[in-house]
Amino acid sequence: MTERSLVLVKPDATARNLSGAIIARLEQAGLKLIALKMLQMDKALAGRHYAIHKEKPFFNELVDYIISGPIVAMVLEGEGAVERIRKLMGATDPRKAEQGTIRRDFGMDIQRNATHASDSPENAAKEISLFFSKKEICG
Ligand code: FUP
Repeated sequence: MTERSLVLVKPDATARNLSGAIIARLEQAGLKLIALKMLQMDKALAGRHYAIHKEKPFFNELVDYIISGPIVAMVLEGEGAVERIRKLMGATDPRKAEQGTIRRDFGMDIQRNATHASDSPENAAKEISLFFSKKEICG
């Protein structure tokens, strides 16, 4: 099934000039870029984006980190896009991610792990609507 996923290039990766390299990996895998913007998230947006982690011990640090610098937000589309992108990114902790994955190659630690990607088509739809209006999606 054709799916859409929200991908974020996180502050650690934009700071190290890795946005293009990360986008290139996704495009080279055959995923179609249909929306793209750079922004700095505020606390309100971070709280909504990470709402499912609200009770986790790392929530406050996670929010402080994600608002600490610019991010690149994008929507990618393709057959089975959600799972394919999660595979290309690898495990949450870059040290546990498989060789050749984005997080293994570009992540620093479990918090500064270079990228975010939606974990289900349902969450993708919610996350996409937090970052993009309908008009901003060219799909
Ligand atoms: P993922 O779906 O791989 O992005 O990972 P999770 O949904 O489990 O976690 C969301 C984000 O919380 C991760 F990107 C990194 C961060 N996190 C921490 O900072 N510390 C932890 O112990 C676990 C996750």
